[in-house]
Amino acid sequence: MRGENQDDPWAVPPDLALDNGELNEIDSRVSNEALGFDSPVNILLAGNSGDGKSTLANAMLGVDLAEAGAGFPVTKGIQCYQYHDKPLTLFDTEGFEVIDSERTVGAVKEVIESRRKKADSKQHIHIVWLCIAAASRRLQQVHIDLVRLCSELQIPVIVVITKSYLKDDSSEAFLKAIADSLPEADGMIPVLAKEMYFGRLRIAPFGLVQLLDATLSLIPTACQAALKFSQVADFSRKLEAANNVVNVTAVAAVSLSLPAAFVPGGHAGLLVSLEVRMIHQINNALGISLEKHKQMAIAKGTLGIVMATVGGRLLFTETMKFIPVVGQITSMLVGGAIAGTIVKIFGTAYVAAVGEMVREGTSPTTSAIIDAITSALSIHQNQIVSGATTLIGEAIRRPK
Ligand SMILES: Nc1nc2c(ncn2[C@@H]2O[C@H](COP(=O)(O)OP(=O)(O)O)[C@@H](O)[C@H]2O)c(=O)[nH]1
Ligand SMILES: [Mg+2]
Repeated sequence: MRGENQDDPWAVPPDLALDNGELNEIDSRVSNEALGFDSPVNILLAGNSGDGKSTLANAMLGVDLAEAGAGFPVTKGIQCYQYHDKPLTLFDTEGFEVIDSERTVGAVKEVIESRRKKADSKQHIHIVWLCIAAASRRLQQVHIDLVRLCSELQIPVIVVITKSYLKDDSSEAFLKAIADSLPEADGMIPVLAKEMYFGRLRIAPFGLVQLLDATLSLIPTACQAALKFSQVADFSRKLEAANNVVNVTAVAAVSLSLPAAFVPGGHAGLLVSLEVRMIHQINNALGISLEKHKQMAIAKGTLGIVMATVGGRLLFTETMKFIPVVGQITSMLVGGAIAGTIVKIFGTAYVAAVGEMVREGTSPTTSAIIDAITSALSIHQNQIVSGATTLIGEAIRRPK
């Protein structure tokens, strides 16, 4: 049943191609739901100038707060930064000393409240990171007032002890003093955002993952995807974002309008265009890029092994198990379930393969990726197949 084209065993007749409009729709669902573009995360960075706000934003979120033209003032002393490629808004209080405590806290209050007035909760400030440099030994009235304000307004606030490179008695005492003076804070986390050198002695960054985890646990569930995707501090969170891309794509594939003549074994090539778009979004989540022809080569080069992993017939039998009343199942639904399963199996193996390469720092070439997908599918076959059948089974039982 495969195409006639000898060079391309997965070629499908043009009348069987997937609908572009539907593919675009899946693409935007992936951006919105899996990468969080529909529900951006809004973070306010507070703290004295020089206490490490910009360095923290750079290390955690991969953004440059000093970039010319990137920010705009929202009120006196507070700059707002938005990004076209990240579902993220940052508010930067540019130094507490320049204005007195009352005015600083007033400005922060104004931003939080004016944002909160908007009915759309996507505009709200979701968390405040209050930066206090460890070495400054300065706890000021403005810090106390700001934490109190956040507590009153019920905005989570984490005190980030920046430039925490010393662990001696006086820094421990400072931490304790802060904890005692700011009891309403939702957390206090020592961080070294960027490596530091003392002569030839290097101190490695630390604390970013703790800050990320604490933040994820304090912000609304709806903006967690946006933070996982936007951050650059924890690769395992990026893998979560990539796996979300796979799940959203696979579930969406179930309701694709497949041609009535769709035969899973022979027409799997039909799914290449969907897989190519998914590869693009996974790469986006992992922070890498690959040319389109390479994405295509990977999708086509692995279809054989993906199909062999489950085998057309087994896949069909597995799929049938999801459907409570087999008599009611239309061929369309079976086709969709199989399409979703194939996409999920391919995507899971792709994320595992490429994720490992990115983590190890090897550059992911087309043939290396195909080999790694093949080996992931042989080593983790049972786990990957059962992950796929579970996901698609749930998708069918609980239609959107
Ligand atoms: N090595 C190192 N330097 C830091 C760290 N945080 C801040 N700095 C340095 O402290 C200075 C002020 O930091 P910056 O992020 O600009 O503070 P901001 O004014 O609050 O935005 C800069 O020279 C930074 O390089 C850190 O975690 N590690
Ligand atoms: Mg700054």
